[in-house]
Amino acid sequence: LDIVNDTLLEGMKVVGELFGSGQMQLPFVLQSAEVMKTAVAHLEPHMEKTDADGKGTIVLATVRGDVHDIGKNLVDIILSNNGYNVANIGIKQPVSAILEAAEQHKADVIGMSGLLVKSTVIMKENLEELNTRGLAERYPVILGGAALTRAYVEQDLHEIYQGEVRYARDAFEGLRLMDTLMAVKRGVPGAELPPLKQRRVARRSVPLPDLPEQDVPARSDVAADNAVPTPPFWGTRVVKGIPLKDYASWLDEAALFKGQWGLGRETIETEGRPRLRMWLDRMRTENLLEAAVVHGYFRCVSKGEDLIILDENGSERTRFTFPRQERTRRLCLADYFRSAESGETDVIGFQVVTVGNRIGEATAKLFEADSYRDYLELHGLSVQLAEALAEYWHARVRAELGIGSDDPADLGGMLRTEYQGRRYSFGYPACPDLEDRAKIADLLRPERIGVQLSEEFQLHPEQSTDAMVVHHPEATYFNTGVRR
Ligand code: B1M
Repeated sequence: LDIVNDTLLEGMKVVGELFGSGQMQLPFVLQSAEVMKTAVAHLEPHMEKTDADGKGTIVLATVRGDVHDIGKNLVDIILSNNGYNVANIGIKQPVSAILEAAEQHKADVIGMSGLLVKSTVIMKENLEELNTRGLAERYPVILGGAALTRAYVEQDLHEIYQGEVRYARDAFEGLRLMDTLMAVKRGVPGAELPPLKQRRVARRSVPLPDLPEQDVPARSDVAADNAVPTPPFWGTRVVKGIPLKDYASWLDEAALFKGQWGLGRETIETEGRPRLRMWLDRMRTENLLEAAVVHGYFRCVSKGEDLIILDENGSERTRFTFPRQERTRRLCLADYFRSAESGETDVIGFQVVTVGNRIGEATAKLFEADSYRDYLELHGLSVQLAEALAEYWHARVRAELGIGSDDPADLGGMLRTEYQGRRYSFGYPACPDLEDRAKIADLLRPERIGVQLSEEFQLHPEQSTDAMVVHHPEATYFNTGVRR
């Protein structure tokens, strides 16, 4: 039995290497992991437990304030199917809970995940806490998630942390690091962590051009004499039960197949499309989607960097403050709207879309049932459908504002944003403050479509997104250099 078990582990290692070298794609790795899990479940009752059983233990958590689950769960799947004990303690975990779990499970390594920009700061604080508690020597740390960079972890955080900290780009790099950390811990000859990433260019802030103060424009050169559309209504409207066929055609297939499902170009026709058809059918027959939207139009004016939303009497209802570019065009979202001094008012659209709660329940069940490939696919499709619904609704808003007549005829053109009017979501560079989502929630009251904003400023269900629609013909996506 031990030989069978070792052979299975060896098999998973080969699968990992094939993935690492680009010869195997994520869905097939997950399928192998399913087979492995089933086989081990059969073997385990017949095997004697010995201390030598454990290859090592990792405590895995998504950090405080962050709700992203799937990345961490993929790491769990890959590590546990490679023979590691994984204590996956879930999302939104404060450092105290992570350390308690590490103590309880006698962890060899701590793994932290998080996709939000804020999570990169939380991770830093967590490492400092480990230092303070004198635990840095004891726990090497692996960090992963979208907002991290290798240089931030392996330079900035490594400088702070008194133990070892490394960045994992994906679950397989996590596995390789875990293998090495355990080998180092066991004193395997030649075992050594990979060298730390060095920044190619030393970080320095680029000095602003030395312009006399009176020459720095207060505002960008965005036109202020564009036409202001009249919306079909003022205030908010709720639309429920939007059929899948209405927004499925807005699905960004490249983002789904490559970004979410991890497929290569050669397997899109043979694997991607048939599986997509299967899932869309299942979603329909099992009634997994509850697509709904709340949207609205509000009068507004700008003042400097502020956008002031007015009530029906013309008084201030709420106010957003946007960052302004320090260089280049000095763009700021407020510039796209009529100023208070102009004596005119402008219009802004807001929307919150969701594909509902049932789909999240269905994906969670798949993870619990160890149906890893299905879990990855259904979750990935559900989030891309939320995005598709947002695109579809954005086009409706453009049509309602009378600025959609020049919309491109094909989805490619739509995804390249070859149209007038932009959809800006808080958390992206032009409007980085997630806290401002509370103002959208206050204006639109998305609880009417079953969507709640959490204290971490995340919408539940997860497959939901909010945005403001800016009609100005010059509106474009831009960076302000502010990350929050
Ligand atoms: Co949005 N989103 N999103 N989003 N989204 C991010 C996370 C963002 C980074 C995009 C960006 O700015 N470029 C950004 C957050 C930035 C910030 O903090 N300010 C962002 C934003 C702003 C938002 C909204 C707030 C926008 C809005 O509506 N105002 C909103 C929030 C959602 C909500 O409130 N419910 C939102 C909405 C959405 C969708 C619903 C449309 C959709 C799904 C969201 C979701 O996943 N729950 C979505 C998507 C798809 C993304 C991106 C494009 C992809 C996320 C994903 O599904 N990845 C993302 C940008 C990006 O990642 N490039 C983004 C697939 C997943 C399997 O990967 O979890 O990264 P991931 O895990 C990987 C690796 O990172 C690594 O291994 C895993 C797999 O191999 N890894 C580890 C992760 N943890 C690890 C730990 C390890 C080792 C490896 O060891 C311990």
